This record gives sequence, structure tokens and C-alpha cells, in this order.
Amino acid sequence: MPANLPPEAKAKLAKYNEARTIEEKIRALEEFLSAVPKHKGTENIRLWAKRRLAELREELEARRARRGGGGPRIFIERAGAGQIVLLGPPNSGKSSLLAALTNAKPEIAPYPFSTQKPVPGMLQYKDIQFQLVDTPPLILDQPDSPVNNRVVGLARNANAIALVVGLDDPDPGGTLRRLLDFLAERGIIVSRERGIVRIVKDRSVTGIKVEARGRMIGFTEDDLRRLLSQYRIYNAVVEIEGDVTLDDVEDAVFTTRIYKPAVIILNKADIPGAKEKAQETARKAPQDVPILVVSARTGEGLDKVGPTIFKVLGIIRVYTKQPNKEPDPDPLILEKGSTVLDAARRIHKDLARKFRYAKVWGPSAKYPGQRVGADHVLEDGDIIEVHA
Ligand SMILES: Nc1nc2c(ncn2[C@@H]2O[C@H](COP(=O)(O)OP(=O)(O)O)[C@@H](O)[C@H]2O)c(=O)[nH]1
Ligand SMILES: [Mg+2]
Repeated sequence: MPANLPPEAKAKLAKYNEARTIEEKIRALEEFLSAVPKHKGTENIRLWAKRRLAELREELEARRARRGGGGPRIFIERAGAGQIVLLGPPNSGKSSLLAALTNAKPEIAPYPFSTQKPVPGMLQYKDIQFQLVDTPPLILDQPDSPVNNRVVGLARNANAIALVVGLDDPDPGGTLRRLLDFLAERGIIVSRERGIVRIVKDRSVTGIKVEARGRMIGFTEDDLRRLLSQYRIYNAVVEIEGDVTLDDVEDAVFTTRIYKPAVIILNKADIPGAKEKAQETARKAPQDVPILVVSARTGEGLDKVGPTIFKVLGIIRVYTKQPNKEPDPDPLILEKGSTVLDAARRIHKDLARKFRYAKVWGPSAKYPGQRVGADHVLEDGDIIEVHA
């Protein structure tokens, strides 16, 4: 999206960036849209602004409805160790998967649009549970329908997404690509194959801090600072992953791109010819997103769903215990790479402040009950006893 915008349009975007309320953001975007000239070079950014505007208006609407009591509830309260939203075209088997994997009883029908509202259900995995959320279908040839916007909102709010495509689709690979493009156009990226830039505006940071875990192609940190200053961004952390150009950075100024862990579920593996179609689809899919070939009808492959979700979420289970007592059976759910201090913080704020040492049993311990400091990195299945 190399925007090449006139200064007044840039100023409006800067205003949008600085806006704190939804109303201010809406106003700034409306003004931006009237300030931006209509030509090929601004097509993408106009499209972005219109979509963002539609989302913001929906958000405002939803907030008003909530205030008045009643109204449709868009978001599903998160529960369990992670919320995973099932996304896909009509009839791919999202509701059937929810019914097969969880305790929920969604409506299943051989005709499209039987699912109107998001429905949650809990999937047991070892000693934890994931919350799966069935959604109304995405209609890819009506990209900006209110239902699509609502489903995208659900996806944005989730910890991970499951893209569900039926192997009865005449072209499951093509449908998958269109789903991925649809999400990417709305700033939801599921693969790290393409570079990704994240600009986190943070007034407590002095200047622009670049955290490059990828490569900056054809630009320097000074170029980046100059670009951001045009949008009045002076205090921010810029995270870079993969190969990234200055255009990608400019994109990131207005499209808050987020990376969402994902799993691709190819459903209806029981129908004739499904296996060949699944293989062909896998070749067209991003290589860093796991693919499961399952059948909601026969149960084939469903045992892989829990472990795969656990893996893509990048989480670990850590059990806490008090001296001379048994560990708590309900684990803390922490991000992979978390330290003993992170765990202590999760147990109680004070515990982190007064931390002295911890004892660890399990995969990360050299021997049972090893005494460790605050930076000790935990692993899935560890048991810790924090001493303050
Ligand atoms: N053969 C077969 N049919 C399935 C499977 N999963 C779902 N279906 C059928 O596909 C149709 C749509 O299913 P549904 O779960 O309502 O899809 P949704 O619109 O994505 O929620 C229904 O007729 C289901 O019985 C499967 O694994 N194998
Ligand atoms: Mg359904």
C-alpha cells in the first residue's frame, strides 16, 4: 500500500492515530476519506479506511445496544486456556465440528446460514480446556457484509483461529487462499512467511525503538523515523519479523496488523476423493500453519485438534504448590518462554515484588525441587513453589 498521500490526507491519518475515542476515530476517518484523492494509487488505503470505518461504526452501535441493555452480544466471554474461533464458508462443517469436539449442541443443517449467532463450547485437552466458538459463515463474495465484519471482530478478539474448509468444496485450495486473503485484507495474518510489522504506540518509550527479529529490506532506521514522523508518531516500538520493506512499515501505520496463531481444518475426510484433494490443498497452504484432515462425521483425525491447538497457542501449563502440600490441580496457563517471575506475578502481584527464590520440579528442573531464581525459564508440566 504505497500510499503517496497529499499532506492534508496524512494529517487526517495522524489525527486518526491520535484519536482516543471511537467517535474521534470515526470523524478522523471520514475527514481522511474526503481528503484523499481517488485514483489507483490510493485504492487500497481508501478501501482500508472504509472497512475500518464500518467496523468502528459497528463497534459504536454494539456499545450503544449494550448500554440500552439487550442487543446482540458480539463477543463471547473468553473461558478456559484459550479461545479458538472456527471460521469458514457456509456448510464447511463448523457447527458439526463444534458438536463433535465439545459439549455444545449447535444447529447443524445441510443448508447454509443455519448458524446465526456465535456459539461457544469447551474442548477437553489433557487437564485443561479450550473454548471453541462456532460462528456464522464468512461470505467471501460479499466481503463487507455486516455478518462478515462481526465474524472478523470475533477472530480478532480470539487467541487463535481455526480455518474450516470442506473437502466437498470443488476447489478447497482456492477457498482456503480466498479466506487467507480476506483475513489479510482486514489485518489478520496467520502465517509468518510474509514479513510482519507491528507499531506499538507507547508514550513511555523515548523515540522510536526498533526490535528487528527479521530483515529491513532497502531502508534504514533513519528512513523509518522520517516516515513515522510524517504521521506524527514519535514514541513507539516497531517490531519487525520476516522480510519487511518501508511500504510494509507505512502499511502498519494505519492497518494494525495482528498475527493470529491458526490451524487449518480440512473437514469431510470421509467423502470419496477427499484424501487427494486434501493433499493438493496442503501444497497451496502456508507451510508454517498446521493442517488437519478430519471428519466431523466419523471422528477421523479429531484427536489431533486439541494437541495442535495447544501447540499453536504457544502455551505451557505450570502447577503451583505450597510447601509440604500437593500441587494445585488447575495449572497456570503461561506463554511459552515464561519465567518463574512471570508465574509469580500471575499468582499475585505482591508475590512477584517480594520474590526470593522458587523450587521447581518437572521438565525444566535439573533435579526434583531444584532451587532457582526469578529468570529461570519454565516448561510445560513444571511444578513450582514460590518463596517470598
Ligand atoms: N460427509 C460429511 N458431511 C459433513 C461432515 N461435517 C459436516 N457435514 C455435513 O455438512 C453440512 C453442513 O454442516 P454444518 O456443520 O452445519 O456446517 P457449517 O455451516 O459450517 O456450520 C451438514 O449437512 C453436515 O451433516 C463430515 O465430516 N462429513
Ligand atoms: Mg453452522
